[in-house]
Amino acid sequence: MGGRYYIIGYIAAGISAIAFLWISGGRAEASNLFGDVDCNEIVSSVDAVLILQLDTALIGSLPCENKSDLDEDGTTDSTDALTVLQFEAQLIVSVDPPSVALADMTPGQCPSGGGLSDGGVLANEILAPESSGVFLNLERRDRLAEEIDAVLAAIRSKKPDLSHISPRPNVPPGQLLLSASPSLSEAIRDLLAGDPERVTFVTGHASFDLLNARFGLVDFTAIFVRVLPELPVALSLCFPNHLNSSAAAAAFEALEEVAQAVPDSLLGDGPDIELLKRDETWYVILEDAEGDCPSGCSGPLHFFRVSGETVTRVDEAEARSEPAFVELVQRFGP
Ligand SMILES: [Ca+2]
Ligand SMILES: [Ca+2]
Repeated sequence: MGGRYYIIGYIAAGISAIAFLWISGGRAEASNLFGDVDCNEIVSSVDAVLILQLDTALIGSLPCENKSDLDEDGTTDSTDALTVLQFEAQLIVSVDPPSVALADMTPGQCPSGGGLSDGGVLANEILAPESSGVFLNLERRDRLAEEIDAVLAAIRSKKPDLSHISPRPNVPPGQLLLSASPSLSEAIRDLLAGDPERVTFVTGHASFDLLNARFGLVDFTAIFVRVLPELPVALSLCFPNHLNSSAAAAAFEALEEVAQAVPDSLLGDGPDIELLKRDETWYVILEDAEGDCPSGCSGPLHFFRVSGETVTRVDEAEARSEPAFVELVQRFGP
């Protein structure tokens, strides 16, 4: 009998100790993540609720309060809570304060094609027009990219002589072009007057810095004429490759310090791929063209239908009477 009471007492003491640690926030004293104010190594709506409770004085402190001021305005409030909620909803890719998110950049290192496979480039082009957010749904994009890569692999294994043809993205994944206002231009020129290899890209223009941080700026290139400081600085910014470029450009253009923002774009012409899916069939056109053609050029078109593993080459005359192919041909322009 005495032994059983001893065990129950022991368990009760353990529960009290855990409860005490929970309430006092003593179960962890530090977190490596900004926004993780309860120090559980996850940034979630629970953290947002805690920040709101602090802001409304329902609680007096946060276990990891040093991770709570996400916009570096010196206070922890509902704006910081909203940032955590936006992150959880995948509307932004980073909650890090600008001084952390934008530290130690080496200008001019944008990965070509955003580092995407051919399927990834085409998946972005398919999803962007039907997405209103600043980012495409990453899981959906990656699933679609995988499916398209398999379609292209099937065509290339049947027609190896067309393997050199890759999609030519209208918009390089993740890239934006900006023209800065005079005061932002001046701030950027000052930043780049220091070590050009390692730049903390915080310009002091809070809204601009915050958008760069939230959209996960990976790298940038500034274009300006040193001897003509009155000319505005043009910026090429690169972000994660599931950026929805036109929505992101609109968000930047709404800022006072940005004169103009547009998705980056490729000029000229060259080999290209266009495709679409109807029911369970992929309709694919490969355009062959010699190299890069800055003044425009077009080569022969190759038509394919792909269902599962089955690749069917379609004669051009037959393809031009199929609505799906007719729609695709129009994308190659005149
Ligand atoms: Ca947390
Ligand atoms: Ca704040």
